Amino acid sequence: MTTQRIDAATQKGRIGIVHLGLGAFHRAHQAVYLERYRGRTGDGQWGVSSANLRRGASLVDSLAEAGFRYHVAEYRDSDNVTVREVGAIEETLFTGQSPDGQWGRDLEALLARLSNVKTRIVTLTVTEKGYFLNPASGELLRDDPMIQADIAAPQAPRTAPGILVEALKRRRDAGQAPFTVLCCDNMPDNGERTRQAVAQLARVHDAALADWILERVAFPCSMVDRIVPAMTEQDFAALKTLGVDDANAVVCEAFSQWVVEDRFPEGRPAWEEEGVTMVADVAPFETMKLRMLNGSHSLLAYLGSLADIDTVFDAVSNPVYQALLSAYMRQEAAPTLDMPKEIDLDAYADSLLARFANDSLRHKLQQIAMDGSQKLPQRWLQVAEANLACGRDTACVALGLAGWIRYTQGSTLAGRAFRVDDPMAEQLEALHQRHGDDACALVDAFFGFEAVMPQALARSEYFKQQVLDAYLTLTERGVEPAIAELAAQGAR
Ligand code: NAI
Ligand code: CS2
Repeated sequence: MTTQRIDAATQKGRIGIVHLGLGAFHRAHQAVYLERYRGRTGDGQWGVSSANLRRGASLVDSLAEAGFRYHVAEYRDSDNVTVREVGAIEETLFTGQSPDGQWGRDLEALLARLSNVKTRIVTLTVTEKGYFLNPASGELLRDDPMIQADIAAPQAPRTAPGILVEALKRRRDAGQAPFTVLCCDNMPDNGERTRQAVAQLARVHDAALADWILERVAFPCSMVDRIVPAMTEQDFAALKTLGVDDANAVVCEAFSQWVVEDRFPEGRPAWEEEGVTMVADVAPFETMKLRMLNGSHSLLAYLGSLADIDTVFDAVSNPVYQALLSAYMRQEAAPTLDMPKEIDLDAYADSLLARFANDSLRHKLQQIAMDGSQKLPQRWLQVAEANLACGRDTACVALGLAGWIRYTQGSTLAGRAFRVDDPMAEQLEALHQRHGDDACALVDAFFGFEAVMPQALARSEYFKQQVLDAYLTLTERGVEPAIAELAAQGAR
C-alpha cells in the first residue's frame, strides 16, 4: 500500500463562502479544491461556513469539536491512497429539526453569515430533492409541507430556497450586493434550476424581490464529478490501518472534476489554478456526465439491487452488467450528446468502466437508487426521448425503467424487502397497491406519472410496450436473462 499524507494548511482565514448541505461530497470535492488552493497560495479570504439544513447535527457538532479538520482518503485503487487533512471549513451550523422538535438552532447565525458582505459565494449540495422542484416541469412544489412552512414564515426558512430568499432579501434591504449562488448538485442546468426555485419562492410574498434576484444574482451552473460513497464500517476500519481514526473522514476515488460556468460578479478563488475547468457553457459537460456516468450508475442501482447485488464494484465485476453499461453508454447515451470535437466519448466510456471497477470503494447500489424520481428524468428519460425522436435504440433505458418500476415495489426479485428512499415513495407505492398484479396496468400507470414522465415519452406506445416487455422478462426470468434478451435483440 502506497500512502501519501498531506496535512491541512496551517493558517485559518476569513469566511468568504457559505455552503448548504454539509455532506460527504462537499467534504471530498469543493472543500478539497479550496484546501489545495489555500495550502498553495495562503489566500485566507475563502474559508467556508458549512450548514446542514436537515439531518446531520451530529456531523456539524463533531466537526466543530475536531476544530473543523477532517481527513479525505483519495483511493486510486486498494494499493494507492492519498490521505489529505482538510481545514478549509471554518464553521459548521445546523438549522434542521433538533431532537426536541425545534427547527433552526443556528438559523440566525447562518442568515447573519449570509448577510455579511464578506460572504461572496454560496455553494449547495442538498441533493436533487433539496430544491423542491417538479422533476418534469421544473416548477416549485408550492404544496410541499416544507415550502408551505417557508411561505407561512419566510423569516424562519427551513429549505435551501427559503434560506436563500431570506438572505438575499436582507442583502437587498441593506443596499448590499448579492452573493453568487453556485449549485453543485447533479441536475441539468443546475444554476438556472436553483435560480427558478429561489425566484418562484420569493415571488409569493415580494415580486420586486423576485425581480431583483432574477436581475442581480448570478447562478452559474457547474458539473461536478467525484465518486464519494457514504462511509461504511469497513471504510473506517481501513482508515485506522492507515493511522487515521477520524469519525468525520470521507473516502473517495482519486479522480475529481469540476467544470464551472465563469460568472462570479463578486469574485471567486482562482479555482482554475487547482485544475477546475472554468467555461462559458457547462451544458455539454453536464449532459455528458449525467447521461453517461449517472445513467450507468442508475442502471446498476435498480437492476443490481433487484438481483441482491451490494455495490458498484460487485456489479461491474459481472461481465453481463459491464456489457450492459457499455451498450447503454455507446449505443444510447453517446449518440444524444453534442460535444466539442476533442471529447472522445468512447474513451470516456472506457474511463467510467475503469472508475466503477475501483476495488477500494464500497459504493452501495441502494445509495445510488435513492431519489430515483428526482434523478431519472435527466439520467435516462431525456436519453430515451432524444433517441425515440431520431429512431434510435431505447432498449437499455427501457430495461432500466422496468427495473426502477419493479424496484419501487420495495423488494428484490427474491422477495427481500427494503425501504424505497424517494420523496415520491408514497405516490409510487400507491401505483403498486392499485395495479401491482397487472403488469400492463402498472407500466401504464407509471407512464401516466406526470411528475416524472415527460409527455413525449408518455405518449410513445412503442416505448411503453418496450418497457412492458422488459418488465415481464425481468420479473418472470430474472435480471441477467433480461439483459441477455436485450443483447440478443441488439444482435438481431
Ligand atoms: P450526503 O447524504 O452525505 O449529504 C446530503 C446532504 O444533503 C446532507 O447535508 C443533507 O442534510 C442534505 N439534504 C438532504 N435532503 C435535503 C433537503 N431536502 N434540503 C436540504 N438539505 C438536504 O450525500 P452526498 O454524497 O454529500 O451527496 C449530496 C449531493 O451531492 C448529491 O445528491 C449529488 O447531487 C451531489 N453529488 C454527489 C456525489 C457523490 O458521489 N456522493 C458526486 C457528485 C455529486
Ligand atoms: C451517484 C452519484 O448517488 C448517485 O446518484 O450516481 O452521486 C455519483 O456518485 C456522482 O455523480 C459521481 O460524480
